[in-house]
Amino acid sequence: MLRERLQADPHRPGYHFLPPANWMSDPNGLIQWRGEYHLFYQYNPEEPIWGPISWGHAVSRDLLHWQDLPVALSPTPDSPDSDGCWSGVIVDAAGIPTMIYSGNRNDRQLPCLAISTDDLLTWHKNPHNPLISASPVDLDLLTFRDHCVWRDGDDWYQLIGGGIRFRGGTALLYRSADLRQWEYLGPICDGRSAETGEIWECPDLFALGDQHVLIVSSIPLRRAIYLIGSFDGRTFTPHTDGDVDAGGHLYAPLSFRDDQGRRIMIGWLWEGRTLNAQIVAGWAGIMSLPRTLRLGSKGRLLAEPIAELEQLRRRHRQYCAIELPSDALINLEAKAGNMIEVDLTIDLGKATQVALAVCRAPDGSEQTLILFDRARGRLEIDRSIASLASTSHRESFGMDWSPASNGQIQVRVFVDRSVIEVFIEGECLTSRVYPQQANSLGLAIGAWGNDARLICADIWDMQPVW
Ligand code: DQQ
Repeated sequence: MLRERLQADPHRPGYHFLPPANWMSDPNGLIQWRGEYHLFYQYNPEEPIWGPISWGHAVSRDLLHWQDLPVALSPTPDSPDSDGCWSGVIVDAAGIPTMIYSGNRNDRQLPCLAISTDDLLTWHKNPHNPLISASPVDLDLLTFRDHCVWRDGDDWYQLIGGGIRFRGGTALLYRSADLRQWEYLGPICDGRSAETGEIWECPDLFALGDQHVLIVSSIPLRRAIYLIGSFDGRTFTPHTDGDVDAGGHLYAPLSFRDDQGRRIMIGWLWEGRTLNAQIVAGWAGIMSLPRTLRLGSKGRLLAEPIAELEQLRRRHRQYCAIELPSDALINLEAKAGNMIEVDLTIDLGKATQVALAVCRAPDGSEQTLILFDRARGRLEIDRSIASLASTSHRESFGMDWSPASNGQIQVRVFVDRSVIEVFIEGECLTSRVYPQQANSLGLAIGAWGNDARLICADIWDMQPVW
């Protein structure tokens, strides 16, 4: 019913996961259980703003079509989670789905446990919560919350995110035989606050290829960072780092290994409009498309949208061999739509800039530019005229970029009403936009500084899943 009430909202995405209504943030407890994918999420069922947090729950067979399930976990008065059930994970403990999350009471978070005996539908909180009564006393910790739990041999291990005053973000390692009694082992590494922030939220450590990857969400940097390195069971030694997504909107991502052995990650995409606009809309927060992770050759963490997404492709059209004369924007389609996938191959030629305009009004009064700027060595999503609404954020986000040695750009762009996800050679940029005009549906492409050439553009309408 909540979903139906908001169905007419032109900014509600059609093929991304989003809450029925109200506030959603971090993905939690991602797991494939008896073949089905379960997605839990930080949910305020009462209001479209963050508040006393519960765990929302949805299930899917294909990571595309989701069925809403009842709220899985809510605060219990006079208990360690009386002010919120904050982020956490679910593991399979010898057939018993076991959740470890941060219970919030009086602005202090401590680890709590709950189990399910009916395939993840209802959850019974451990009467002995919290599992750990205080954060380690030898560290001057700014925070102590969020969990990553795994099994190695006979033991369980847990990371809890934190930040050490004047030193930076960290993740604290614990060991347990039964997921209930935990022995503190120490921080697995020291963040350098100047580079990776003062606090690490939502640590996620996993093996990928022959390396280990640690993903954290950084305060005050407001972005998710990956560190790639080696982990000897006690200490994580990072060799390279980077942004999980350069678009400025993805935070608190969580990954899991599915039955096919894929490492799949989903992140929370926050809003790009004022708090008041969010309250008027009645909902906030969507999930990124599920992404498959892999290691790149230069110590990069690369991501691709899951292959299942191709099942949503409907009406297809293709435009090939189109010259892009300098300093002009060519309309590919005036009504391409706002629920589409666009796959492009462009030959930059000698052009200094090439741009793809999406969600473009016929008169150009609204459009979002995906800008490949060779001169500045940048790839950016330019939202300066994405929306006529004064409530929409306008700042650009981007990353360092230079074209491949053959001078070609190969890019996949997913437009889904108020979200744009760009994938280029495994790098991602995700943004949020809120066009106001019903006809801001156009797709155009242009070159500056010199001529370029569109080798091919494939466009598909995407089938909504809701
Ligand atoms: N969101 C949760 C916390 C986490 C933060 C609270 C990250 O557990 O640190 O809603 O967005």
